[in-house]
Amino acid sequence: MMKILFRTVFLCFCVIIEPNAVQALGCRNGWIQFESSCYFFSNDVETWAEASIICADLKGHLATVNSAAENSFLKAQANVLKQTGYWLDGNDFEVEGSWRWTTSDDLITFNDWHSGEPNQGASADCLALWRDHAYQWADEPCRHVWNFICKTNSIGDGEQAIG
Ligand SMILES: [Ca+2]
Repeated sequence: MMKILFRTVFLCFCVIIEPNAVQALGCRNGWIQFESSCYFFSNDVETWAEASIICADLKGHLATVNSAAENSFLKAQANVLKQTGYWLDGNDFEVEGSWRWTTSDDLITFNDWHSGEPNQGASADCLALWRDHAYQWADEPCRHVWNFICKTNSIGDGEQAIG
């Protein structure tokens, strides 16, 4: 009984002295955890292609969105930072109007297109959260220079956990 009590007290103490539990679970500095993934909201602006390369350099990819909960999380963060737009991983390069996640080539199933979006046809093949739509989805010309969100699933990967 005392052993269990001691263990409980010890565990509680550990929680109290580790204020940044998110980092303890494996997101690098500057990355934010949601469920089993880590997300990086860029400070700089890039074209979609450049943003995609930067995310790969950071051992991730532009953010995919697989659920309403994940989408709400991303929109909430965007609403705090309030940049004009944030590139996501989606594109319709191959077949106009057929949107896929670049990193998996899977067709996009969950979506949060703003009313009337996508609306720019062949002139806009890249997916973004847009401030003017309260960060609902919009198709945008890939050459625009916007902020971007990288994502990685590598929580628990020691290499990923280091700065
Ligand atoms: Ca298009």
